[in-house]
Amino acid sequence: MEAHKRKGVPIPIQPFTEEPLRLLDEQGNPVVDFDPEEHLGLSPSRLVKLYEDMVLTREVDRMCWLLQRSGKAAFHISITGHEGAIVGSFYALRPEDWINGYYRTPPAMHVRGIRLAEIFAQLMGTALDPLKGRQMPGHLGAKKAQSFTYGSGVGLAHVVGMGMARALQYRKTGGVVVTYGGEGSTSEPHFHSALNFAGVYRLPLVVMIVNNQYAISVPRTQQTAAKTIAEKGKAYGLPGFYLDGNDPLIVYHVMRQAADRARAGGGPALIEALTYRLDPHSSADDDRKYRSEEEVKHWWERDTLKRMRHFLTLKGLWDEEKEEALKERVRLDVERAVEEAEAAGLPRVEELFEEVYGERPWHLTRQWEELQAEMQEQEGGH
Ligand SMILES: Cc1ncc(C[n+]2csc(CCOP(=O)(O)OP(=O)(O)O)c2C)c(N)n1
Ligand SMILES: [Mg+2]
Repeated sequence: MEAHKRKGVPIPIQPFTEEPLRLLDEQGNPVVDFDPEEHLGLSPSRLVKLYEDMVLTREVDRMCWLLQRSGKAAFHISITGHEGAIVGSFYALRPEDWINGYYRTPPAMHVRGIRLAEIFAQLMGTALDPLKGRQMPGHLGAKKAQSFTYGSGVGLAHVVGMGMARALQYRKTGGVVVTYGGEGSTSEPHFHSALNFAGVYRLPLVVMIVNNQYAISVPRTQQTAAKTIAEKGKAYGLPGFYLDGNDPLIVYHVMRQAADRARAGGGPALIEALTYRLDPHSSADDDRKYRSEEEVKHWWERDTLKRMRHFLTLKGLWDEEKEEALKERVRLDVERAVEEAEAAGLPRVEELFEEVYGERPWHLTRQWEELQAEMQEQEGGH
């Protein structure tokens, strides 16, 4: 892919590097001389908004944990630590682009226009849930966000997204599909089929691998003997970019160029964003069994939020007072959203049988009648 060519110093982005590309170092100091507006197309207000959305995403995540721990949600998979990679990449996309996310993307879906109350409603399965309580918690897709509803099967998003990219190309509708998955998803055949077809047909597809160094308890070194995941793109004839996923600016910059190129018919790309999962894998995991506290602490010190905050402060765009005000605002927004999601109550039971077929077939009608009879017997129960 060509070096970035706007005014001023070009910021080159080479594929297949052995070290992760970055614009900010681990503390948030710029490693090259760049101006976010001039070189990345990020105005000061958008830069601030990006950080605010990362903070909001983390607050959503904290609340998801609380709801799970208090028994209001059955399950949660955390985004904490991945905000730079996920929010940063969402910022690079257009509303008409398609997203095929995975279980770590829902807390950031407000960036794609999903209301916070809808995110919590999906987690708890209340009536405000765009999926009407039919999906597993944390599997939020929504039409208005151009986001597929994804399955839990690791890596499936890539092959389904590849098919969608082929459909976009065939129909000439424009747009690009971005699929998400962890580094574990690259050990699944779906990842390889997706890259292979995408390369052959030059599909408008970007495969985004959020490498958080673990697949539950399995470390990255057991997924592949390759030095990077990005280099796997080479075998399929497409560029692979290895990024510091805790640097939201390089993620934004590379995703934007990869997506622009794919949208314009220039072909697919693979992105590997190196980050770290700061929480246990899920609410059903105890990470103390397979990694040390020192390791987790090491990565907390390199937290993506801290890094972005430091950079904004250097730019004169942020201070303690703004930070305090933001924290208070996101806390209130999240609390109100949870209240709204809960107040919506449970979805109607009959919705279980709706929208599956154009016309309800006989066996669903029979099941619905049986269920009604059972509910009457149990009086008022669901
Ligand atoms: C095909 C399949 N195998 C196993 C699982 C169970 N499982 C859920 S998440 C996960 C780990 C995936 O790790 P990775 O792809 O690195 O993503 P991460 O959770 O680390 O973000 C596994 C094994 C599954 N959902 N699907
Ligand atoms: Mg992983």
